[in-house]
Amino acid sequence: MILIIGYGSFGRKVVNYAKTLDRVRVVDKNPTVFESVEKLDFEYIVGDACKKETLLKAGVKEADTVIILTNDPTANKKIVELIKELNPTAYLIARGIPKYPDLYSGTQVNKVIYPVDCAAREIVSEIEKSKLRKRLMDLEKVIMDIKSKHGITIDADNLKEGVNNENSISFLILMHNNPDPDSIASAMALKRILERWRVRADIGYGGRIEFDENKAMINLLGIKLIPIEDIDINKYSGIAVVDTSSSKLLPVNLDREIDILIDHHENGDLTAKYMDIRPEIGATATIMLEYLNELGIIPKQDLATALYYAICSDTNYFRRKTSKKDFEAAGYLQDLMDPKILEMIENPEMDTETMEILARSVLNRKVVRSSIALSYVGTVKNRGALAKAADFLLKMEGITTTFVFGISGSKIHISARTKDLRIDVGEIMRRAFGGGGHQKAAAASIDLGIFESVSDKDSLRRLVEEAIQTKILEAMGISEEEEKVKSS
Ligand SMILES: [Mn+2]
Repeated sequence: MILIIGYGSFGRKVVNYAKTLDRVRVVDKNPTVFESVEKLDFEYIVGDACKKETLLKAGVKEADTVIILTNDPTANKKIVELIKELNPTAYLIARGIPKYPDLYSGTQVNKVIYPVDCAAREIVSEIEKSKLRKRLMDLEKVIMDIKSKHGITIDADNLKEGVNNENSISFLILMHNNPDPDSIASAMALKRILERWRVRADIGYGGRIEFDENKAMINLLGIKLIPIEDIDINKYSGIAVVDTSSSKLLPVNLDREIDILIDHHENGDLTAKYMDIRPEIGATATIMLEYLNELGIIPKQDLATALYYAICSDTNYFRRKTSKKDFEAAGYLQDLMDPKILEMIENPEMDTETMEILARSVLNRKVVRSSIALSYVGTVKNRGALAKAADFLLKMEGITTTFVFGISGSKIHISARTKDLRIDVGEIMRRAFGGGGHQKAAAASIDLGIFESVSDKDSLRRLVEEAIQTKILEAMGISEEEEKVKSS
């Protein structure tokens, strides 16, 4: 039971909220304050709370929480003392009175509340929200401007609501090359938002959809992505870019202004009519969810699953640059997404080629210093399999660093992994092949060059294997003698 003392204008508000939480009992010495209570959905006692008998009548001994809200300092202090005497275990909240900052010192009040501070905090949170509202107003304006440029008046547009509107404008949403889950989910969300303003949108991509997880995400969620080669940019009235703000990562050289740019990466060179770039956020999907929420759009299961997976994968399951907003977004999406589909995306079925490459990487491994495995797997169609094989070899007993390489097209691709903190595979890939990555995971590719003319498979294998191994070991500072690697 919640016992509230004081039914003035402030007390009234508190009672209104409190009665949704628990049974509420109210005490006030002025009987007229209760006259306006229409429906008696709480009990009240008329009496002076500075008197023991009033408090006992109000059942103070059964109260879990007591809230003292009068603005009389002497009364408040007296009531606090009486309550602590009658019910020492009740949680006691008392209204602070700014003129008497020491009013409750020496008493056992659990929490002092200053109504003015609460109001100020509420206003600050409104200011916070207004930032987002302003952003969406700016975004809408960019779209409306394009519409009016195309002679679509807002009224005429409204009349056509719900119709597949041939006359409305269309947007092209671009993602960075080799799109990842965050860029795909963000593009889906923006497409959904544009629909709200009756704008059609296509999602275009460049590069490759590299990982099985990403392929599974696109297939299982039925996402339509159009290869950039099949797109005529000029046919779109607007261009949007999500999850990148760097021109180098775009699939095309744009010779027109970008209309919408939403991203969470630092130091991009792109600009747009509408820009929202927030490097402190872990995933663009989190920003997109904020937009959806603000517009009152509840994402359907497929979009929710995509956004959830995007946040997980961009933050490496909340282990890398994760803001409070990312956690909140994931928490919200958890109830809307489809856990079965997510499970299938996270553990896609392995194709036969990948399986074969894993097997080859185990069979062909050469082990140096009993912890470094190097493995040549021959020709591969899907480069992503090399990374999988490098991860896979790392699971072998005693192995802490792996290099898996193979030929794809006219290039040799190398994937490296380590769990040894003293080894920086990113640095090794840079030194040996001008590749890149970080301490734990890295990759490189080099031209086959003269090897391309070797037609005999066996000779090619020997040549490539030896050349790459030598380069790696050199970059690791492992001596000639040790290079007599032993097969194990
Ligand atoms: Mn991202």
